[in-house]
Amino acid sequence: MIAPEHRAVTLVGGGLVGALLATLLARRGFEVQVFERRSDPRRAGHVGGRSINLALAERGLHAVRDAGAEDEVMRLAVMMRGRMVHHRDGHAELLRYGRDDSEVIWSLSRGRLNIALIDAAERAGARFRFDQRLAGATFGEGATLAFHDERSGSESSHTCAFAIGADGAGSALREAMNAVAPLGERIEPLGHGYKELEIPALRQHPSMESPPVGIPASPSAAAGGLDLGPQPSPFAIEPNALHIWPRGSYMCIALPNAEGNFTVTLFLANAGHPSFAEIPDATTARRFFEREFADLLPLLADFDEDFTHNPIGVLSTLYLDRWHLDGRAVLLGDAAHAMVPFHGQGMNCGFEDALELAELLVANPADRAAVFAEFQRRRKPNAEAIIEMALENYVEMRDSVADPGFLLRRELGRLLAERHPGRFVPRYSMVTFSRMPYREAFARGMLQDALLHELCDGLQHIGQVDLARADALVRARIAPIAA
Ligand code: FAD
Ligand code: E1W
Repeated sequence: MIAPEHRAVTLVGGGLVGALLATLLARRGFEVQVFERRSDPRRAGHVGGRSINLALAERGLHAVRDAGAEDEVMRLAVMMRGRMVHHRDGHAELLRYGRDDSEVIWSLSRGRLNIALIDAAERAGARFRFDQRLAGATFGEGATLAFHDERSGSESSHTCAFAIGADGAGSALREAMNAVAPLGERIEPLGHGYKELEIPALRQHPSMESPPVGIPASPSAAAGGLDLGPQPSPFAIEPNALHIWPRGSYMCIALPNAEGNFTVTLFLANAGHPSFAEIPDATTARRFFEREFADLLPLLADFDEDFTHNPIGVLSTLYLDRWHLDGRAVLLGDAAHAMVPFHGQGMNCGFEDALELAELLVANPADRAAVFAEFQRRRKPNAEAIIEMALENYVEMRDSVADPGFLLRRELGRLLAERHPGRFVPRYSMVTFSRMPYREAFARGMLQDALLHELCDGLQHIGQVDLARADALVRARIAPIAA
């Protein structure tokens, strides 16, 4: 039982990480209030905007389970078994992510996931205050937060012992903390941006056209099967995959939505050749897609409209030296470590943060300074590792024509993974299908890569590799993963 004077928790930001943390804390006996800038996404007329989706993997799913929200969340999910790589010549191949269907990732609508998590938080007893934008904060004994009501325009203030910031990459709480004691903030722009487009669902039987909110058009898609019974599939391309059109210095990806449409994202340099600067309007962009994404363009039914109206998203990495102001404020999720999206781990990492913070707080609710320091000590090295791996993954993703050395090392890597399960594990799998600390996955990945370089040095094909030596080196240098 938490002492009454330590029970109140104030959270800024009710996005994915904020809503999940609210649930985790409320279930542990805290009295949670969440201040969120946007209006309640469940309000009538709110749902129905653009559908943006994202990939949930084991780390995120584990935290969702702890929040007791697995069933609701998984009802919204579409299984992705692997990446479907679409080559320039139009041919496509599915590269499985894992060993079988127990190693897959899940595509979820961001909006619906947020609603499911807000519902879970409220069920657990958390209170949401929508349309409340944090405008500033001062710190005395505790924290005094200034809110601007986005609907009425009125200002209010809220005093609390401490504030938790889950208010995203542009965190207002971070800015206020930084004014009191510099956090060592550094923002590194990637130099590439993104644009979201859509592959609409195929025309369906009338009963399938607009499924009610919360009920996927195709429950069987969520279950991973394609057994749609007598219904024709609404999906224009393979539903159970993450599609990638790698093109060297840029790429498109597509993730399935339960309604049968896909959200496509073009990642491209902001300037140079080719770049967003060179395709300023839909007409030029269409010519670019005709050349570079010939098989994708015909599926993008509202290309001109989407390209014209959807903004170019900015991609950067956020590094901080400190995540907390003694015991008075702490940051997590994108507010602490926004990263580029190329490993699909930003939310997953934020969910891991939330679980770690909830566990530490409930274990020692009286000493927040100690809790926040320990939280930073445990999480920051891991955030830094996934930040780095996400940056590396962009290069690997968009490059379809890898050099022969890379291909040989990848082939040997697969072979060694088969020969040494639980010891030599692909880095993607350690990140995506395990909860091993990111930092350890990163270090093991480096060790494995060095080994592959050594074993493949000067060789042309897999038959030339000395497998006895390879096996001996794996056993000598790579420790089994602790169960
Ligand atoms: P946010 O989701 O940004 O939520 C912040 C919340 O705080 C919002 O609700 C906002 O309205 C609120 N807020 C902001 N300012 C204030 C204020 N002043 N006062 C009050 N409230 C405020 N991650 C994955 O794991 N898998 C993926 O596949 C994936 N794909 C991605 C694709 C793209 C193109 C991008 C850009 C990111 C992707 N990510 C992915 C990363 C993921 O989106 C983020 O890591 C995640 O949304 C972070 O959650 P958060 O709650 O910390 O921040
Ligand atoms: C995933 C936006 C996004 C989200 C993702 C991934 C990628 C590329 C991107 C990484 C991946 C799921 N990835 N996919 N295939 N190989 N690596 O696993 O989330 Cl761009």
